[in-house]
Amino acid sequence: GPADMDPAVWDKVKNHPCYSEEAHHYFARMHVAVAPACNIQCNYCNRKYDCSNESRPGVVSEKLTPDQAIKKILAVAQDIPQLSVIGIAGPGDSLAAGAKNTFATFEHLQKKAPDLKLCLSTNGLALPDNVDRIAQYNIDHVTITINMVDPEVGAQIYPWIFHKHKRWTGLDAAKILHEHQMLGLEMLTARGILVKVNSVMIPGVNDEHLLAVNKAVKARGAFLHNIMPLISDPAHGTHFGLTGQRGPTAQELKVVQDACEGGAKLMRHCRQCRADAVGLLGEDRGDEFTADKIEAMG
Ligand code: CLF
Ligand code: SF4
Repeated sequence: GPADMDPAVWDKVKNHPCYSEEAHHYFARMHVAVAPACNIQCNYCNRKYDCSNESRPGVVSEKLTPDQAIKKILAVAQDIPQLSVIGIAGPGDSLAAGAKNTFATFEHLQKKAPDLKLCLSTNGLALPDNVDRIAQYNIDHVTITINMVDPEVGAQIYPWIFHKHKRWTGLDAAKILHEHQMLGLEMLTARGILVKVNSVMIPGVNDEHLLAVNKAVKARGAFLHNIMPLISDPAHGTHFGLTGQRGPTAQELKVVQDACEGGAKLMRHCRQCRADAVGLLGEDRGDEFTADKIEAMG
């Protein structure tokens, strides 16, 4: 591996297509959409579609039960020898609603296919409660979507969160979410779990603020920072706060990414996958492996 990388870390990234830019040409990932619920509201989300923290909005993924997911994974692993990583990235938050489906899937998978690496993505609200289980199931890679480190900015992005059996709004909501994201990140990195941070760039809301996010997550040990453009599409009801917020141009995105150079290492090869994506990054073979087809295979 590269001279500047700890061999234990290199071992975890060398065949992960998102964590290593080189690996993405040779290794495939597969998402299973077993996590339908969410515990917060982002202004850029329309619940009818996949979680836009990790995915392309306007896409409806095929929801699976943990049993269906295991069948599908084993079938895909036979057909796609480059498959190295199984991720849970929605269609809601992987840790919402007690994370039952997420951990049921990973628990079975660990027994049936111990060579596959496990990965999940989350908004971070439920992270502190779940770090022990994440470590217990050998989940090596966690993505946290962190769009702000200042609750004043957060209040413009998140109208509410659901926490401790009640709904919180405004600054209170953003403050709790922020604290859980930072604590979750620190707890994961302390256990040697690699953390990638996703940020959705929202022009006029958090664009300039993302430099502060980059610094804060680097200081807490994040391995990679993935700044993704808001994809705003009125046809899919993903208009930010329904106020006509647009996504950034490619040039605006690059300006912010360049400003973050020298901080936490940036990921620039993200393809904003769907919550049921299958194959190499940028390729989607999900249609070859629908639940119906897997069922027909027996
Ligand atoms: Fe999936 Fe995400 Fe794991 Fe990768 S995707 S849960 S870290 S295995 Fe990768 Fe796709 Fe970008 Fe995500 S290209 S959307 S960064
Ligand atoms: Fe939507 Fe994902 Fe935000 Fe939940 S975390 S509101 S599913 S974008």
